[in-house]
Amino acid sequence: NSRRLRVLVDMDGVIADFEGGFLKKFKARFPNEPFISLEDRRGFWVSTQYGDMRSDLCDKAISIWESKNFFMDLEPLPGGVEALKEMSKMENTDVFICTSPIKHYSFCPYEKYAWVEKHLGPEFLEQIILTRDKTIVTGDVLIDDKPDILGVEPYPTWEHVLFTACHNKHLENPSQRRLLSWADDWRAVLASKRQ
Ligand code: BVP
Repeated sequence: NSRRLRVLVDMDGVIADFEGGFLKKFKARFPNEPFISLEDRRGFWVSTQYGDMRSDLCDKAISIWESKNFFMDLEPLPGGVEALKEMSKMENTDVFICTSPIKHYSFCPYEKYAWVEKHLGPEFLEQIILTRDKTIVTGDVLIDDKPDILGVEPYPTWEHVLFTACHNKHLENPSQRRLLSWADDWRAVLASKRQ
């Protein structure tokens, strides 16, 4: 039914606190290494910024999210779970969680499903899209904290609404709409796509 609104919502940095979870576990595992506070984060890739600080810190950063229970233990970001439950109950609205797993697949895909079941409920397992290329997924809107979402499809059907995160808050792109948090007016974003 083309009259229904299809909303795609990213997971890490939008409903699950990847940055906070990373920093907490990095400090715990490498207490004598330097770290980047969330205030000082720049650029989407944590590994790149750590590698720029000292080359061996790139692999140390990667070892954190490649570890068992990293993705499972992420805290929900404020209001995200409530917003997804509310939008999934709206009339003529289909909500999908659209998330890119890391290529080290031992734990991440399983833990993403387990996280959704735990925090959103087993019904939401039907709504999960795991893909490394979000441009081939059709939808009206994609709420995602990654500033540049590229893939094989040059003209994705969705409008990318940038969800504010520590790494993107200083970027200025007038052609990109933003949600500052889940306390921002996401209902108005959805309403604008129904016109
Ligand atoms: O699974 C997440 C974490 C991983 O990339 C995926 C981003 O998914 P989306 O939010 O786009 O759906 N990830 C990986 C690295 C470095 C890998 Br080398 C990173 O620095 N940050 C990051 O989020």
